[in-house]
Order: sequence, then structure tokens, then C-alpha cells
Amino acid sequence: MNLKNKTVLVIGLAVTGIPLVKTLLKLGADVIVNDLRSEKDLKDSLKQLEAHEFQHILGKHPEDIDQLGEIDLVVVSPGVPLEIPFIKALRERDLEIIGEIELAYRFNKAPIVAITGTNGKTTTTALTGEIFKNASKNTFVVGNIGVAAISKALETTSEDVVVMEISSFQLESTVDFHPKAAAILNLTPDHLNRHKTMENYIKAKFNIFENQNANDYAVINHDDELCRSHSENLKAQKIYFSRKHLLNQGVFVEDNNIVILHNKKRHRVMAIKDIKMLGNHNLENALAATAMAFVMGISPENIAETLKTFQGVEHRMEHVITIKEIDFVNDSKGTNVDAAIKAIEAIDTPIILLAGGQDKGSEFHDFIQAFHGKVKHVFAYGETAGTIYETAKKMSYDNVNIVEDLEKAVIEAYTIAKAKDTILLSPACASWDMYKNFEERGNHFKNIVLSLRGV
Ligand code: UMA
Repeated sequence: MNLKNKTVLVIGLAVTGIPLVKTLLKLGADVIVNDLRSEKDLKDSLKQLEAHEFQHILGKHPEDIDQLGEIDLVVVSPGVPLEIPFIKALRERDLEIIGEIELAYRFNKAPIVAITGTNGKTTTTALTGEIFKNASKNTFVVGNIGVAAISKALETTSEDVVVMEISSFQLESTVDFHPKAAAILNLTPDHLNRHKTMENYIKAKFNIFENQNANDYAVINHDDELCRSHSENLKAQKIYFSRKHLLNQGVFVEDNNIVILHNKKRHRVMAIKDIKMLGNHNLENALAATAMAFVMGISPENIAETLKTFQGVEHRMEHVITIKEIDFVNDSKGTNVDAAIKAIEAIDTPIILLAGGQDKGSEFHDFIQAFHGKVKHVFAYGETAGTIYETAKKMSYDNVNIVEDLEKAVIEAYTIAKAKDTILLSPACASWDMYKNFEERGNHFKNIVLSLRGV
């Protein structure tokens, strides 16, 4: 793809948009940036681009697309829904509209290992990246994990490997994107405010396999009914992983060991008790990472070495501190019901739960059901506080209170907590009603918690 002297419209100027503009300018393109936010709100983004020359239209999406002049390509940030009137109008003009992942793919030179799924994708991406790094492979870990893929694309060579976390948003705007190995970890309802139906969400996720062929690998969770049932017609070689069943071929648990059975050869990787990360969900993440690393040529010994030491990622079941024998756990990355259920399941002590946030159209019935006598109390805050409260009451769970914000939730929880309890932030919702992102929410939680020392 040659973008020299082409005019490229970039929509969204944040984590994706900033390196996108820099890369496009490096490639010799003329860049126009558009963002809903005002120049004042985008002050930090603009500062990072101070030394670069480009046009911008800020504060709204243009109603009259003719004011943009001649455009050769449109590249959208993942958080921009593709059905907004502005993008529809651009489409009517027959313009090529792609996502940033697609653009990164077109300039990328390394084999790609791509990971999606509703939950566990950040942990699995970080873990897989770590396995490659520990096996002395030059590795780029990018994508939804917080480092835009385009920011590294021009640096890659065929000797490297790129490990990408990919969201359903990003998979809506891929075209030729073709990973060598790709995984769907699991599928439960999420982001339905954007995708509208579960079918649309699943379809976006399966785009990850769309351009693969018989020389590629599709890694799939055998224990997840939706993953399995939608995988029948894939063109890539299927590598199943399972925590619950022995498989004829794939990666699974046998006699408490991780085992790989591939091309009739059996490899014992390690005992599951020696995996550093806790919880069944992390065992599944470990199985998926093992499958991907193995098909990409990493030895079982190298894989085991990393699984024994990898501690997990920030904001995902992160132990913050113990005060007066009360553990505080930051799971701000638990942005949907399923993730929060897995967090509850992974903790063995009584829990005081802090939950709520942006309303993504989720239902909380399964969430409340997962409390199983383990969650002593819930403090709900944010846009979904009322829905969580009403669902709990309807299900005869009475230990629920609505509080104003996260700070109030922590203080109330600490007031009623007893020694050996865990105060868990696992919101089951996105952060965007009150915070810029889940990292900001997690950091806020940690600051509030740390300020309780000595209280
Ligand atoms: N914007 C518009 N019009 C719109 C919507 C947004 O102009 O209709 C503008 C906003 O004003 C803002 C910019 O677009 O200035 C934000 O773009 P974005 O939402 O795509 O966010 P980025 O900061 O570019 O970060 C994105 C991902 N965010 C989302 O998909 C919402 C990051 O994933 C990702 O790390 C980053 O690209 C690099 O790839 C975060 C995330 O929350 C972690 N992802 C969701 C999740 O995991 O559940 C999908």
C-alpha cells in the first residue's frame, strides 16, 4: 500500500489516533483528523503531535462531508461506531474505510498471533508475549492491550513476532487482516449497546479467522459451546484447548498436568499447580497461550518456564494491599458480567463487592446468582447501580446498597469488613460513565485503598 501524497482521514485522536497520525505522516500522506471532542478536551493529544503538520476538524463530526475535499482513505479508531451518520455518509461516497488494525496489518512484516474473546484476552496476550520473549524471540505486544498496533507496524521484520489483543470493535473494520495463529478464548454477551445482537458480536469475533488458510492455526476453547459450535467451517487447522475434557488432539489437562497432543505426539508441559496465576479462568488462559506458542514453534520447556513465573497484569485480579487482615483486590478490568463472575469464583474468602459503571445493556441475573453465599455485601455505584440493586432485590438478595461513587463504596465496604474478608472491585461494567478508562478507575481504587492505611 502506497500512501505517499494520498489524503487520509483519521477519525478519533486518542491512544490509536496519535500514533496513527505520526505513522501516516511518516508514510508521506496528508492527514486530516476528526474527533467529537473539542480542541480543549484534546489538548494532551494535540501536544503529542505538536511537531507534526496536519489538518483537524474537532468538536463534532462534520455534517457536510464535502467540506473535507478529496479523500483517498478513511481510518477509524476502534471506539468509533461504524454506523454513525458521518461514517454512513462517507461510505455512500464509496470511500475505503478501514480500522487501524487493518492498516497496521498492511504495513506489518512479522507473523501475527492474534487473540480475542470476551474475557482473558489481555492476560493471555501479555502471557503469550512473555513466552515468546523468554524464548528469545523479538516480540511486539500490541492492540487492545493499550499499545496501538500501528505504533509498531513499521518497525516489524519477518524475524519478529507480533502478539495482538484484538477487540470485537477492532474486528468490525478488518478486511485482509490475516494472523498466522488466532484464538477466541470464550464468548459471553458484551458490548451489546454497540453490536446490538449476540449474533453480530460473534460475527465480529469470528472475523479473526476470516482470511486464514490451511497453513494457519485457529485456537479455540473446546469447553465454550458458542466457540465450538461456530468453528465448524474454519479453513485454518483447528487447535482446541480444554480445561474439562481429554482431547484426541489439542491442549488439555490430564492428571493435573498441561498436555499437548499434536500430530500424534504427546508433550507434558507442566503440573497445573505450578502455574503462578490463580483461578480456573487463568488456567484456560494458560492453555490458550500454550497452544499458540507451541504451534508457532516454541518448545514445551520454554512455555513451562514462563507459566511458572508470569504473575498476571495490572487491574486484573491485582492484589493491592492487606489492611487489618482484609485483602483489597483490583479487578477494574472486569468490565462485563462474565469477567466479574470469574473474579468472584477465583476468590476463596467472603467477599464485599464493589460493582457498577456504564450501562452496556447487560443483565445482572447471572452475576447475582454467582454470589453463592460468598458475596456478603454489594455496594453498587454508577449508571447501572439501580439495575444491579433492583435485580438483587428481585432475586431476594438484600445485602445491597447504592452509593454515590467508588470512594463511598470503598469506605462503606471497609466499615463493615471483618478480618479475612476480601474487598473486591470487579465492576461488571465499563468505566466510561465516570472515568476515561478502566485503568483510571483501577488507579483511583488503588489510591483510595492506599489512603486507608493507618485509618
Ligand atoms: N470518538 C469520536 N467519535 C465517536 C467515538 C469516539 O470522535 O463516535 C473519539 C473520542 O472523542 C476519542 C477517541 O475517539 O478522542 C477515542 O478513540 P477510541 O475510543 O477508539 O479509544 P483509543 O483511546 O484510541 O483506544 C482504543 C481502544 N479503546 C476502545 O476500543 C474503546 C483501547 O482499548 C485500545 O487499547 C487502544 O485503542 C489501542 O488499540 C481499551 C478498551 O476499553 C482498553 N477496549 C474495549 C474493551 O476492552 O472492552 C473494547
